Amino acid sequence: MLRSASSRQSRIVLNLDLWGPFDSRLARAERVLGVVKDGVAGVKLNHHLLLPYGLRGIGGILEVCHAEELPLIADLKVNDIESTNLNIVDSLFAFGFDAVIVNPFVGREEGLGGVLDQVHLKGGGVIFLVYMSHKGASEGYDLRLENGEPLYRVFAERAREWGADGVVVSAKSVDRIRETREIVGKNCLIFSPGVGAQGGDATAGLAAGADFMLVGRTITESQDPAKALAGLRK
Ligand code: NUP
Repeated sequence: MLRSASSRQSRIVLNLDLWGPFDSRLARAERVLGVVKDGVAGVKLNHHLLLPYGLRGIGGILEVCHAEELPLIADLKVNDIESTNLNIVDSLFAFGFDAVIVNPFVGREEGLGGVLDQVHLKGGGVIFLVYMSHKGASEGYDLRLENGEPLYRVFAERAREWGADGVVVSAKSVDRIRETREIVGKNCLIFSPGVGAQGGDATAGLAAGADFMLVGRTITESQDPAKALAGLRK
């Protein structure tokens, strides 16, 4: 990620999230990727494409990312028992994904422990959800343990202790970004969604310690995706 960010001078991860008819959605996604690929540090895919087309169906997108050496993140928020989690990452990495987002709530033993081992063996990355960007995030991530510690801090501590490669922290919660950076240290990337369409401020997020902004609709739904990306990079 860092090599790609530095060679392309970009801290933006393109979230290739598209809406609309299934018979044109994939082609639109390929077009967007084609016009912005030189200005993004990586690409994140979500259910918007993975569900209707599956890993085989998005071969064109995977090919472009591999040819351009654009790191590919699967935003599946993996959240199941270990056996199923391992099956998910097996498929993702067989198709050339580089990293996967997981939910640390599920725990380590028979949850994420084997996933971390397996992905690291393949040379990939595991990214933990630490604080999400929607309004209701506080209803879960701000819950407190009996000792008063909020859940998001527990998740950030888990990221450090379990050897996660990255964390997701909302760009709209700059204090949480700052706190998370203090907990996870320098060797863990912070990815921040929530800028643009969700109202967050990329400059504030980066200043607070985020490494990358995860951006979808501001680019994908724009009439001019290249211009939208240029504005964000500026
Ligand atoms: O907390 C999160 N918020 C969030 O928006 C964690 C995420 N993974 N995302 C994802 O980031 C969301 O599902 C979408 O794929 C992307 C943000 O898209 P946009 O709001 O920039 O369009």
